[in-house]
Amino acid sequence: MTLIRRTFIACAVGASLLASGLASAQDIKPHLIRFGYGLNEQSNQGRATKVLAEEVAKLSGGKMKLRAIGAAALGSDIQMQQALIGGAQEMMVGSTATLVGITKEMALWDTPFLFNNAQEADAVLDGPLGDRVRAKLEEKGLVGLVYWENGFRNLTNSKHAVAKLEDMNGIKLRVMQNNVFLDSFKTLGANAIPLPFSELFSALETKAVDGQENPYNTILSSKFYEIQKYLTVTNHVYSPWIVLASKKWWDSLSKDERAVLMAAAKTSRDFERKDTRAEAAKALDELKTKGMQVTVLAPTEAARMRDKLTRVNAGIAANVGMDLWRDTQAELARLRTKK
Ligand code: KDG
Repeated sequence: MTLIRRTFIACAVGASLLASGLASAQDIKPHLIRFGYGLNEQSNQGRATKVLAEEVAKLSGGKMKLRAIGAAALGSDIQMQQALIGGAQEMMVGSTATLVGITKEMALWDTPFLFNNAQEADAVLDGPLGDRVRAKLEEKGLVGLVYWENGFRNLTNSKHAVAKLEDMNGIKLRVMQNNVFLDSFKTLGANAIPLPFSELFSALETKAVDGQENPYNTILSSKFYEIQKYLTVTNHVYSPWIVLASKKWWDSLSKDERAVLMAAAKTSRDFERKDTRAEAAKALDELKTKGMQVTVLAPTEAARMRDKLTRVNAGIAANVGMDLWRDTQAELARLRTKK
């Protein structure tokens, strides 16, 4: 038998031992976990939730079952967050941006152009700074397990191409329910209107709003291309999602049950980022074939937009705390000089 084959078998046995090791742990009772999310089942968010459910079942020997409930059937991000805090729902995944009313430090991740690329985002979110912000949730009744990738956000609208700052004037732009997004897009000259994601498609369809901003993946999976003619590539902010548990419920679990959930969450995170990035790489071409007119900003216009958007940074720094702000800037500088 070749060395490669022997190694492969050893890894496979190791993996199954890990799985059975957790599953054979004594202290795992049957659980039915209601897991809510806002996008549809076919989206990157839905696909990663499926992987999470499979991992939880595998690692618990089938004792812990995660019931995935998508398309905001359990409510908007904000409504689900309240249900977790009250103990009426066990888990969810949603945007960090919709958490700022509960944990102000989450606004750090709303900072326009904070991350230059996904590698920086992974390093910060999965490192001490991401942990520090996640830990702030616990005093408010939530447990943040892992960050998933929503992605770099881009602008769509149904009125006209946005090729320069002045083209934003008067556009009724839906934003997430979050003051940084509200202030950012008002600064750009848009008429910013906060709405939950669950109301977005109908608001666009009825022209209650003219436009919105989301990663390509969401524009594709939510079929916004059917009602949005114009897409402008801005990549104005990297948006994380975060997998959350009710702390009331989490505190009732055994160490083994929490170990199962954390191990499954990390596997789902790694799958989700890979899957989201693969989809995003092809999404722009797909959106063009669906009929969207894509505008890539000229460098001078991108610089003007960036200058306007980053005017909110001083307010974010004051809101999240200067220590956290400075530590984040220092970590990004370190990552950017690291060879
Ligand atoms: O449940 C939907 C949320 O994940 C939401 O945050 C998606 O980016 C989003 C938006 O624009 O609301």
